[in-house]
Formats: sequence, structure tokens, C-alpha cells
Amino acid sequence: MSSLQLVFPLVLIFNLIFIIQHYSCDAQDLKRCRFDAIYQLGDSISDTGNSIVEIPQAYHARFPYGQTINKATGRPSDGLLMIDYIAQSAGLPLLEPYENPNSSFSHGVDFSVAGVTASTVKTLIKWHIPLPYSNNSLSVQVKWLKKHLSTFCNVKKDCHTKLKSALFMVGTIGANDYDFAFFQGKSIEDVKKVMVPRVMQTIKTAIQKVIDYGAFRVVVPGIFQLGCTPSLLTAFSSNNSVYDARGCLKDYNDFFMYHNNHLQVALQKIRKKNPHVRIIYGDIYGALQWVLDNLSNLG
Ligand SMILES: *[C@@H]1O[C@H](CO)[C@@H](O)[C@H](O)[C@H]1NC(C)=O
Ligand SMILES: *[C@@H]1O[C@H](CO)[C@@H](O)[C@H](O)[C@H]1NC(C)=O
Ligand SMILES: *[C@@H]1O[C@H](CO)[C@@H](O)[C@H](O)[C@H]1NC(C)=O
Ligand SMILES: CC(=O)N[C@H]1CO[C@H](CO)[C@@H](O)[C@@H]1O
Repeated sequence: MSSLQLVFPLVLIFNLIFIIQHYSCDAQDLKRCRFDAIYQLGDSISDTGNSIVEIPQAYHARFPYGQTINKATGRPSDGLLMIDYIAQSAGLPLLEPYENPNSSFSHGVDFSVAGVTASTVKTLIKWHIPLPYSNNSLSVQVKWLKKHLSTFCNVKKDCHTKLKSALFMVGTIGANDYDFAFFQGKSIEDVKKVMVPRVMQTIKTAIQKVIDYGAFRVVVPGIFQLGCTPSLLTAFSSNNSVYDARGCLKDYNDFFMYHNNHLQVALQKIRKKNPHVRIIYGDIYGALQWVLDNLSNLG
């Protein structure tokens, strides 16, 4: 379970501040955006219960996960996730997990699976990275989305009409690809050179497919400061480590920012190709930085 364990505690420290930039509706109150459904693709950061269907004995199937909401739902968090706060702010019910046969999908679906990578199993094998516990990587989730959408719309025009007010969240995704590589002993430079371009291509392909299925409003969150997390601090602190003002691993945080910068360039290209679609970068790195910078005022 070790790689799963590494990813889960991150969310415990994560406070919700979601910055939606340059958007006509107000990020403070998403009701104004009039979303009627949310479709979420991603990993543990947004898994509302898929991975515990695959692995019922997983740690996050029981307390302390879920203790602040008095129910262990399979969310890798002590309570709710960012996507839950987004749903609440939009006035929609919390998203239910795609893999649970008891779920209802009246206002969207959560396809996220804790521990998954953006990269396919085939690519991970090529990179000699140990396989995650779930093979339901981003491209598999995109297939699930297509299958789900086919239950209520069929031709592109019909889907466009029916999805006009739906919000699509693609990510956060990719953090596990990098973490697994780092824990495997790969250097930041190698990961930059070999993995980042490929991960970007995978995310770009997923976004384009989501658009082709009929999405009009897409939010693509980046990766936050994983160099501040206990797992990376424990594994990679050394006498040569450079720390930032918060005691986080600077080189790793700079790396995650490097991913985010490339992601934003990629989004720019997708916007040019799809001028009718609103594509927003979700700056969770900046949001967490705000929290870290204001810790003393936040109690
Ligand atoms: C679905 O509901 C049934 C009946 O309540 C229950 O036995 C089953 O465990 C549920 N399945 C999952 C995956 O939660
Ligand atoms: C994931 O894929 C690999 C390679 O195809 C396979 O060996 C493994 O059993 C799969 N794991 C799961 C949980 O399906
Ligand atoms: C740093 O160096 C000291 C003295 O050589 C050593 O005892 C200690 O274990 C090192 N710490 C880490 C985190 O490598
Ligand atoms: C309320 C508060 O202290 N806000 C500060 C949060 O941190 C930013 C820097 O990231 C400051 O500019 C704010 O004044």
C-alpha cells in the first residue's frame, strides 16, 4: 500500500481556496455560473469513492479518513475534498463515484481514482516505474466519460446542447507519475526531460477528447507544492537539500511549478484550437501558497 499511503495524507492539510481566473462568473459563489452538472477526472485529490470499490481494504476506506464528516466514504481526506466544496458552491449535490453501482449521476459523475497516473500502464512499464494499484489512468477515465455521456446524448450537436451548462474538471492529474518516478530514484532533471513532455501530451489529448465529447467549460488544475508534504520531505531531505522559507523542498516545488508552467502553455494552445470553449487553469499552487503565507492569520 505504500505508494497509496504516500498520496493520501496530502489532502488532510489541504484547505479549499480555488482560484478561477478570468471567468465571468464569480469564484466566490459558483451558483452564478449556473452549472447543472460536474464531471471530474483525476486522482486522490478528487476521488469521492472509486478506489475503495477497487480496493475495499484501502486505508482511506476507514477512519481517520472522513472523521470530520462522520463517514468514511473513501475520500482520501479527513473530510471533504476540493471538488465537494466546488459542488456545494455551485448548489449541486456532491459527486458520486462512477465505479460504485449504487451511485446516482443526476448532476454529474466523479471518475477520479486515488493513486492513478496521467500516463498509461504501458508508458509506466516503458519507464520502469512500478505500477500503481489501479490501472484506471486518465485515458481510461476519458473512456468512462464517453461511455457515460452516450447514455444521454448521441450526436455531437446533441451532446453540445445537453452539456452547455456542465463543468468539466480535468485533474489535478500527473502528480503520481512524478512522485512514483522520484521514489524510484529518478532525478528531477531526468523527469523533466523524459516524463514532463509525455505527461503534457497525455493531459492535452484528454482535454481535447473531453471537448470533442461536447464540453464547453473546462477547468484544468495544476499540481500543488508536493515538496511541502511529509512523504517527500521524509524521503528526500538530505544535507544537500535546499529549503524554502516554509521548510519545503525547494527543488521539488520548483519542479511542480515547471509542470504547471508547461501545462499553462499547453492550455493556451488548446484554447487557440477551440475558441468556443472556456478553458481555465486552476491555480491550486497559488492557492496553497496563499494559505501557507497566511498561516498565522488563519489559526
Ligand atoms: C451497494 O448497495 C448494496 C445494498 O445496500 C450493498 O450491499 C453494497 O455493498 C453496495 N456497493 C458498494 C460498492 O458500496
Ligand atoms: C494493471 O495492468 C498490468 C499490466 O497490464 C497488469 O499486470 C495488472 O494486473 C493490472 N492491475 C490491475 C489492478 O488490474
Ligand atoms: C547530515 O550530516 C550529518 C553529519 O554528517 C549526518 O549525521 C546526518 O544523518 C545527515 N542528515 C541527513 C538528513 O542526511
Ligand atoms: C490576510 C492576510 O494576511 N493576507 C496576506 C496573505 O498572504 C499574501 C502573500 O501571499 C499577503 O499579500 C496578504 O496580505
